[in-house]
Amino acid sequence: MTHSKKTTQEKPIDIKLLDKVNYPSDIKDFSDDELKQLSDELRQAVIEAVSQTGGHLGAGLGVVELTVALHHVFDTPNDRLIWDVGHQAYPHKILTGRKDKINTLRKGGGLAGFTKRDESEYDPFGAGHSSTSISAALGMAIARDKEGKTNDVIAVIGDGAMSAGMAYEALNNAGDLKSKLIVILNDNDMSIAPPTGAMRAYFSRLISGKAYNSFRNFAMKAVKHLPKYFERAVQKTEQYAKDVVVGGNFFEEIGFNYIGPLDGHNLDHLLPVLRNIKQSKNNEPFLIHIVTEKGHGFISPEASSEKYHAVRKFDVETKIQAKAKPAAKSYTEVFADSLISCAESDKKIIAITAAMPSGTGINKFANRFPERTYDVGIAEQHAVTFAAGLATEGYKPFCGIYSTFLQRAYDQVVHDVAIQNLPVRFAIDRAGLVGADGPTHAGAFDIAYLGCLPNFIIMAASDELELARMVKTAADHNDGPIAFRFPRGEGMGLEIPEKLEPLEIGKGRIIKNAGNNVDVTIISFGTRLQEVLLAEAELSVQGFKVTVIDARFLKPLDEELIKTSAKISRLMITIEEGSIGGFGSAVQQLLTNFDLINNKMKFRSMILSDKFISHNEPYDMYDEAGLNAKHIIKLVKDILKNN
Ligand SMILES: Cc1ncc(C[n+]2csc(CCOP(=O)(O)OP(=O)(O)O)c2C)c(N)n1
Repeated sequence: MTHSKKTTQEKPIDIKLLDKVNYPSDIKDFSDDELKQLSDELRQAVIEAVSQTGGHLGAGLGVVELTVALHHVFDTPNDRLIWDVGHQAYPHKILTGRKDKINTLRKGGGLAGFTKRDESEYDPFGAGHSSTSISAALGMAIARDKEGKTNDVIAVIGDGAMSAGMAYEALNNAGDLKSKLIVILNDNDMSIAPPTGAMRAYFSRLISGKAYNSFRNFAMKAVKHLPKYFERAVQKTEQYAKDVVVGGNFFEEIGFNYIGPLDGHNLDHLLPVLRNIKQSKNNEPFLIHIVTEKGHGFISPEASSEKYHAVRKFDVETKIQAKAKPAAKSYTEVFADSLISCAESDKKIIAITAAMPSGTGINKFANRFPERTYDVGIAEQHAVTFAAGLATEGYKPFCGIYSTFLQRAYDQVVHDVAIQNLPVRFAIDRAGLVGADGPTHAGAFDIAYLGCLPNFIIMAASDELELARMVKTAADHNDGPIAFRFPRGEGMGLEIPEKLEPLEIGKGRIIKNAGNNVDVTIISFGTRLQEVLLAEAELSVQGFKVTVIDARFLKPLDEELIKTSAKISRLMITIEEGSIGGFGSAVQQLLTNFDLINNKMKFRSMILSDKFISHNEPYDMYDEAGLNAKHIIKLVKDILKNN
């Protein structure tokens, strides 16, 4: 099929090469010109796919040429290619046997939004969380060496992901091991938001080349420790790159061969360097520094801001994204507004984000209180201990962080915060299932991993008004760590009063009271409360006496309320959007300790079952998890009918 399309540069190109390409083997014989045309077509294919599915746009468009060059030069999947985070891998998916499924991206049963081992042999390492690629690549390189194999291992990591400590742990290790490893630093001077931190300025200095050796100096020096043929590549590259700097920089000092900076959108720069490194027999790590533009070829640099990192469906011509349904404020926004409201009268409140200012609403806080906001980069571990340090000096730090990313900082939570009983506040966003981002981003474990820690107060909001009050409760609580969790998405449209009342610590609330002879008491921890109320309405119609409790607190548990309710109920059910070991486990332990689970009183807990639920529409994910109203109704009837 040959038809004409316009690229964003308004240059007509024949759409024909990509039609013939299904696997990297199909592009091995392509000329450099064909590879350029393929890149244009691939860029268009990514734009069209994401316009239909939504998802990560800017990052993939920034690595189109790199993707083509890597698959042309290297022998994937035998050579291992690891994309850090994996959110930029859509062009890679198109070139590696998944072209026909690209319109299913992030949909139930379709392609994942990140790299995934069981999706393709071309994805040797799954991701979703950032800054793991160099460590994984080094492990693969060492395994290769031990097996006496010669395949290459390549990690592609962005400048944002290079703000994480883990990346430096891996560089430190790799620089010391004599193993061939190729790290490509994809420097687009963007994380999701503009990157922060001193390394950002350092990368810029490398790019400007001012502080380092000139290209010629490099050529003289570099050939001393690079193979002969590399000299030719160096000379060739000289035609294109005026300011390539190598030697004497940070990467060189720790044992890497640094090559760059190269124009990552220019195949004339990329191909010769990659070809020569492919041929290198040196057992040494290489770091290739490429400069790219997020959203290249579609989104103008000025517009290429945070909002194009991940997009909803959009119109390719106008670039206008589909409007989200007009709805209530998101939980994230309510958190931000409530924190701002508390901070107006409390100068000690400080907000911290680990590279997620808009995702966590901390950007809104930053607009109001720039001097009290810290974006520490993709550095969750540091974020937590940094907050602990602030807390020791009497400040009131709020870590706005996704449940899944807090997993990274677990020892910091235990060792730096909990053991020292420091009043760090954890605003845990994206608690529970998250839809299209899938299991890497689902907040399934925070209830369990925090619930076992002494000193912590742990809350879950059942609606946005509760969330607002939990923010106030956390602001007022200065005797130790406190966490509150809330989900992705919109609240219920509840009015939030200007003056927020804190909650009484450790007290749940009865939402529906069925009196003294109760068929079932359902205790909800978090936003499944709405499903519980739907179930309650239906069960009541069917003649069941149902009491509904909003637990509010996992720690301290409202033991009196739970024990009293158990004594007058035939069945007690807990429900939460979390794994085993969470709220249900705590209630079960309490009831068991007081012999309250017996023939007259049954107990069941509804939780996320013991499996990772794949990306899907939220309702379908809840269905798979068995946490919708219909599941509650069925459980109640199944148990009570036999009694
Ligand atoms: C541990 C962790 N924290 C936060 C995120 C959220 N996140 C996804 S991509 C991204 C920015 C990555 O920036 P960069 O590596 O420069 O890649 P780019 O998107 O600019 O291509 C962030 C913060 C994550 N995936 N993992």
